[in-house]
Amino acid sequence: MTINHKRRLLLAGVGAGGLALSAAAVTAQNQERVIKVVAKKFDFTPGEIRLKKNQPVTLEFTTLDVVMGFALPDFGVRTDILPGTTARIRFTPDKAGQFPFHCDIFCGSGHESMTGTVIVT
Ligand SMILES: [Cu+2]
Repeated sequence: MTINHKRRLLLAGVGAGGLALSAAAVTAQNQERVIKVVAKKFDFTPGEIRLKKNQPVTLEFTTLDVVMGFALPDFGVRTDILPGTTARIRFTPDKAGQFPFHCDIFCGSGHESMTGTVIVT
């Protein structure tokens, strides 16, 4: 009886620990925003990215056709976007406003219209 009781307590403790771990994982996921951005000739989707000031974000890029670039000069971030891979930029916007981004690798006639806006509130 005593052994069974201890075992039950032990199992209950393990169960509670598991719950605490998954709660922490959920909290971490909530804090880390991931926004997927798809590039193709000659635009980014979404073309408008809304972020919160001081909230870390990861932008995840893929391209549907050729090699592209993503540049967001106001925050000093850029990346190449290669077909068949996912490029990631993690940063924390530290100022509010509207900031232009653009493709900075020539990807064909129409490249110059590959622009968008990051809106930080
Ligand atoms: Cu381009």
